[in-house]
Amino acid sequence: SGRESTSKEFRSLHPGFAAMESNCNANTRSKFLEVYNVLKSQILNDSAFQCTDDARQWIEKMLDYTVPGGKLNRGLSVIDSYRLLKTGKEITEDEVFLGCVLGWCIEWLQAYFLVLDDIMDGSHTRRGQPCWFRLPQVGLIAANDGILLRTHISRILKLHFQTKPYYVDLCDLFNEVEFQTASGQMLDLITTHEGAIDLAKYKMPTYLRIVQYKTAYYSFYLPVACALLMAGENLDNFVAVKNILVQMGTYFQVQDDYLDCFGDPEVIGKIGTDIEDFKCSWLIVQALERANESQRKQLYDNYGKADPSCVAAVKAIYRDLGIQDIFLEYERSSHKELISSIEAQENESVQLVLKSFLGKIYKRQK
Ligand code: DMA
Ligand code: MG
Ligand code: MG
Ligand code: MG
Repeated sequence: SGRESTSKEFRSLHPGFAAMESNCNANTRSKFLEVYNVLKSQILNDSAFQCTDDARQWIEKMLDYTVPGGKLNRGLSVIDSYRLLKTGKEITEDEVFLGCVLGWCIEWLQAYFLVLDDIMDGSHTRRGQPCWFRLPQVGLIAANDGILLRTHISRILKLHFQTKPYYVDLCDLFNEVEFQTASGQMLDLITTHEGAIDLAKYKMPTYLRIVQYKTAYYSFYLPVACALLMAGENLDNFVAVKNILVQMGTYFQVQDDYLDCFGDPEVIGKIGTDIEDFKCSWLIVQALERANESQRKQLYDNYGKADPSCVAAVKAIYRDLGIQDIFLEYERSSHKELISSIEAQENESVQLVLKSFLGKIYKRQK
């Protein structure tokens, strides 16, 4: 858009500004990582549980392994969004700290869902290392670790936000989003059963419902909603913003499905399992819409099987159908639609928040 090119032009004419901006991002990231250590030590010293040395070691290892190793997009978005919402106003150290704490609550929520998701999906790697439950000394203890991660969120919120006027709304927000995500995971898992019986069950409306619930609320709406609450806003007034963020989250999960099959495992840090797992992925839905009789039979015969030759047969059909180009076109058109919905928002700082979030994920490789 014109706006974007204006800002690009501005940056190229003012390299100092770009350097300052990226420096500010680097500072935010290192500040954010410092806050992780504060929260970890508060959890290890929580007076509600008398930690033994063994317990302390377990929790510390589990947290370091499962919480901070991702892209941190969701967590960093809270403070980024908060800054944009407060454009022109001074932000105190304390506010930065609290924004980081909320960011970490989202990263904790993500860790909790991923530890359990990897067990259920039978995945092998995550963030460039074996999934937590794959470690021989961990196994199904990971199920309780997932629950523990979830309980930490409430501990952190209580410790840092109990006296804030928006504490109840914050707790309610996390509860609602957790409920939606777990419901989405359920839809993902039961749909996979249906699809295994009959692949014809995999249609776009079913797909969109799964990804809206399992990914969009916690990954996109939650960070912005946290920033809005911190800024003293009432979330009831931001329904349109929520809808845009849910759209963005849908686009993000389509990318996740694409990368599961066509991404570089070295870059995305995980080895795809969607074809083997019979998943209702964006790719299979697109392929079924376009396959001829013989391709459809090939898909029915080979989808959902662990045998690498079956996986290769499915990927060959995706190639024959030009699914990669269809994805590129989807990426272009959903970006365009998102930009126009964003520009229709009257609130300028809300526009900046949404554009900054979209900029972080557009054409991502990981
Ligand atoms: C993940 O969906 C959703 C949640 C709530 C963790 P997924 O199984 O496609 O994620 P991944 O590809 O990261 O395993
Ligand atoms: Mg998974
Ligand atoms: Mg899953
Ligand atoms: Mg995936």
